[in-house]
Amino acid sequence: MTGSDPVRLYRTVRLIRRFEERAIELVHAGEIVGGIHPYLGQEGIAAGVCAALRPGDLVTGTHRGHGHVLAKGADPARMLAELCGRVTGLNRGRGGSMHAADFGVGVLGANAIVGAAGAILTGAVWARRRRGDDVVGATFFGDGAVNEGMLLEAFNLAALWRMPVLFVCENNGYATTMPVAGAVAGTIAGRAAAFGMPAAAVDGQDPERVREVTAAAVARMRAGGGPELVEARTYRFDAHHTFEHRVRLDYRPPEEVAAGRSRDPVDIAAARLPAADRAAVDAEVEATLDAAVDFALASPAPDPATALDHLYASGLTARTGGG
Ligand SMILES: Cc1ncc(C[n+]2csc(CCOP(=O)(O)OP(=O)(O)O)c2C)c(N)n1
Repeated sequence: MTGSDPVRLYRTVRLIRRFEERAIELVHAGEIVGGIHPYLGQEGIAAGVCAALRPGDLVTGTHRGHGHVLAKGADPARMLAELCGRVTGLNRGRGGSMHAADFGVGVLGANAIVGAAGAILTGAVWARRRRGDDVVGATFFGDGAVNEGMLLEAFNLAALWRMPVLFVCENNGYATTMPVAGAVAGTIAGRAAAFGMPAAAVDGQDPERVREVTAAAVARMRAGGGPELVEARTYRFDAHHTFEHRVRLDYRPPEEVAAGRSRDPVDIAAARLPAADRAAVDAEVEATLDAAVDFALASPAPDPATALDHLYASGLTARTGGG
């Protein structure tokens, strides 16, 4: 779909919201080891962008990447199993929260290295275009990535080669505890201008606005217009990482958090649906996630004897001692 579909947008933001809330419960229950970076509050961006892409189009995401993977169409049960480190996970439980990938739906991976995902996506789109495929790509990154050399190199090559790559900045105002004003000289859109890329700012809390802006950019890119940047202004409702649930870090004034939380993408999407449709979607999402939790927790952990499997395409040859 690339046209307006309020039910689909609401279903996606609601699915991501409830998935994250369930995942946080599983972190606290010790089923997800190491914690997660919740996407709560930012759901409208992944939902809006992915609604403007085709199933075969490509995305790469971030350490806060569950929403990107789900919005592009990955199975929530296999995603949750991945977070829980189970063999039935999208990546056999070996990727986890920050490295989940599902090539079948065009998700080339979440990515723990801030700024790296844009370079991977640019290369992947380039390779597919050389094969003659009519794909476009979207890569998500935070405001903390806009000073990373790797991302700026990706801007440069994408612009030079006129690759159809949409660079989506999820500007939630902070990189961990560092406010944008303390880290970013100039503007985010100004970085696009340096490479001759068009840039637009959009209200990231409104999935329909994000979808519209993305659909327009994707149409220009498919017509050969080259890469574009979208700065989606948003607010992170929860912690940078679930570790913060145990250690209180005092870096956001309570009034700011309250104001940020007052513009909720789930409510904004819900307001466009009749109450009965909303209730039906809520029930469907809840049933999907009940089944996902059951599936994940019933799945076995990988056999430790297989720990070195899948490391090398050529297989692993053990070195004999002494060397
Ligand atoms: C290259 C690199 N530097 C530092 C880190 C540590 N780190 C992890 S998340 C993060 C903050 C990222 O902020 P931002 O890009 O704004 O995304 P957000 O967490 O706000 O979604 C940092 C510095 C990292 N993972 N990779």
